[in-house]
Amino acid sequence: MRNTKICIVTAVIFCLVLTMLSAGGAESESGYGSESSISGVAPLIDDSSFFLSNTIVCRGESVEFAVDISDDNGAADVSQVMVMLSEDGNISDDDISIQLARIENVDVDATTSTFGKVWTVEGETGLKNILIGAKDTANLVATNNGVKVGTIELNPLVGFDMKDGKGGVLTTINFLGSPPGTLNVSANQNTIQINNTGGIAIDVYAYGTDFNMTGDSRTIPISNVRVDGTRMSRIPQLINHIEPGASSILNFFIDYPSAIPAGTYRGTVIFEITT
Ligand SMILES: [Ca+2]
Ligand SMILES: [Ca+2]
Repeated sequence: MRNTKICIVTAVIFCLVLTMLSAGGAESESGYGSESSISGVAPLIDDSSFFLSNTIVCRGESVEFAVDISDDNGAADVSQVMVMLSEDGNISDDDISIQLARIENVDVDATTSTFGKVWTVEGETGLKNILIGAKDTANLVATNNGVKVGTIELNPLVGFDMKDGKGGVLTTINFLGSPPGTLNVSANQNTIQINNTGGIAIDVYAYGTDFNMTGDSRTIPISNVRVDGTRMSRIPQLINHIEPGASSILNFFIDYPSAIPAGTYRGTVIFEITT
C-alpha cells in the first residue's frame, strides 16, 4: 500500500517539469537528408491518332503518315518513331522501316508530340500491315510497340484470269446449235469464272458485236446475248466488282431469232477490266 502512494507523487512532479520547459520557450532544430527520384517511363503510341493520307500508292506517288506519341517523362523524351511496313503482324528485319520526324509546334501537350513523314513509294510492292514503333532517350520501347494501325497497298498489280466451266482457260464463248426462235440457250462454257489475282479491286465490263454469218447480211444482235440478268450491248456495261483474291461467276445465254437462215454466226464478246 505504501509503495503505491509514492509512485503517484512521482508522476505529478514529472508533469510539472515538462510544463515549465515549454513555457520557457526553449527551441531546437535538426536537419535531415532527403531525396526523391522520377522513374523512366516508356513511351505510349496513340494508335487512335494515326493518320494515313491514302491506302493505295503507286510508284512515284507519296503517302503521308502521322501519329501522336506520349511519354510521361515529357514529350521531348521520345527519341525515335518508326513506321514499319510488314508482311506479317510483327516488327522484323525484313520490314520496310520509315523514320518519322517530330513535327515542330504541334505538341499536343507537355507529354505528347506528333510525328510525321511524307514518303515516296519506289519499287516496293504488295499489301502491308502498318506497325508503329517508338522509343525514348533511355532506349525504352513503347509499351504498345509494334501496334498495328492499318494496311497499305504498294504498287498494286492488276491481275485476273478467266476460266470456263471445266476449269480451263476461257478462249471462246459458243452456244449450242438450235432451231430459230429457241430462247435461253446456254453457252457451252458456262459457268464462267473470273478470278482477281492482283492486289487491287477490279471492275469487269462486258460488251460485244453483233453476230454475222459469212456471205449473209443478216445478223444476230448482241442484245440477244445475256450475261446473267444483263442484256449485252455494243457499249461496255459493268457486270462485276471483284475484290483482290476473290472470284465471280458469269453465265451467258442467247436467244436465237426466228426466221433466220441456218449457219454459223460469229461475233465478239469483249471484257474490259478497270480499277
Ligand atoms: Ca520516357
Ligand atoms: Ca514483319
